[in-house]
Formats: sequence, C-alpha cells, structure tokens
Amino acid sequence: MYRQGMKLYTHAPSANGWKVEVALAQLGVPFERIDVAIFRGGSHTPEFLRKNPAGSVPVLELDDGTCLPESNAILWHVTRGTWLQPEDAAAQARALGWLMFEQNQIEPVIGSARYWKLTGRDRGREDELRRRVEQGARALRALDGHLASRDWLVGDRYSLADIAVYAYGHVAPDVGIDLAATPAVARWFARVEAQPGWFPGPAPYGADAMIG
Ligand SMILES: N[C@@H](CCC(=O)N[C@@H](CS)C(=O)NCC(=O)O)C(=O)O
Repeated sequence: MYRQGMKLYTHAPSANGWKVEVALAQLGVPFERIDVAIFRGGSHTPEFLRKNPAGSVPVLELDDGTCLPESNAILWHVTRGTWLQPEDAAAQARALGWLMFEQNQIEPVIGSARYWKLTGRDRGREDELRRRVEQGARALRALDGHLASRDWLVGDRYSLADIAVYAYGHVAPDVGIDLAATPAVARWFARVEAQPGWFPGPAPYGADAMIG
C-alpha cells in the first residue's frame, strides 16, 4: 500500500499544511510528519528545493520518492477514490473550482493579510493590507451567498473543498473581518468543526516568525 511510507513536510502555523493533516486524519491514513523550520530557511535548503523548487510547505513525499507540492494538489491526490472526493465528473469539477477560488481569493488574500498582521509584517503595507481585508470580506460574502441555501460547498456532503476553503477562511476574524456579516459562512465553519476527526489549526506563529 503506497500510502504507508508517506512523509508530509509541513509547519504547524501553516493552514496549507493543516488542510492536508486534517484530511489524512479524517481518512485514517498514516504518515510521517516532518516539521520544516520555514522561518529559519528550512524550506530553501538545496535538499528541500529538490522536493519543491518553490521553497514552500506542504510537500507530500510518496514512498517511491515522488514529491507533491501545493496543498490543494496534495488534497486532491490523497482524497482520490475516498468519501472526501465527489464521484461524478461535474461534482469533481465544482470541487476543483472551489480549490481554485481558495488559491485566488482566500489563501493569498486573508492568509497573507493575517500573516503580515500577526507577525509584524504589516508595517509600511497598511494600504495593501486594507485592500486585502476588503477583498477577503468580498470573498466571504460570495461564499455566504453560495452557502445560504446549502450545507456544503459541493453537493450534499462534506468534502475536500470544505477543508480547503475553511483553512484560511475561518481565520478571517484575525484580520478584523466580522463573521456577523456572513452568517451562512459562520454556520458552515461550525459544521466543518463538528466533523469526526477534525482538529483545530493552524497553530499560532512562533517567535521565529516575528519581525520588528
Ligand atoms: N499555494 C501553496 C502555498 C504554500 C505556501 O505559501 N506555504 C508557506 C507556508 S503557509 C511557506 O512554506 N512559506 C515559506 C516560504 O515560502 O519560504 C500551497 O497551497 O501549498
């Protein structure tokens, strides 16, 4: 069974890494977890860059040495053929659409703004921070419209799409986005958190992440 030897290179404060860990936990798939000290250059060593030239976590290394970077690509791979991935082609395309929405409108928007704000990188970037917070609030309003009449992002059950969008979506209050404006999103966060095997994440940033 190829999954027995999987290694996940990650870092606890990364919600991208958390996505993969929670999916593997909910699927009951064993893996070796390797923490990469990304704020001390751990993801830019020659050895790590051979695993992911982009120098970022998470990376999933399969037991044959194949390395898969990009959290949502990893999610897609580990959920293939499982209850966490829709079966029919149109529903799979819808799930992919949400994974792309997350990488366009959530992770580089709410995720980046939160990273700057919580680690002291917001100084000198106040206008850009404000723009990202506004863009993140708009993304959550779009999500709210979708979730107003349904429980889950795709079809009628929890899937990898919910995991991906929740990861950096649910930390929106850290950048001052008020969830009272998006009640359907707030209810959906609670439903995600009630799923068996769910655990809280990401971990708080450590002292090594702070500047200034
Ligand atoms: N689009 C990528 C983003 C990965 C990413 O930005 N990872 C961050 C942690 S959340 C990282 O490793 N940063 C360290 C670096 O880029 O040097 C994904 O979804 O996996």
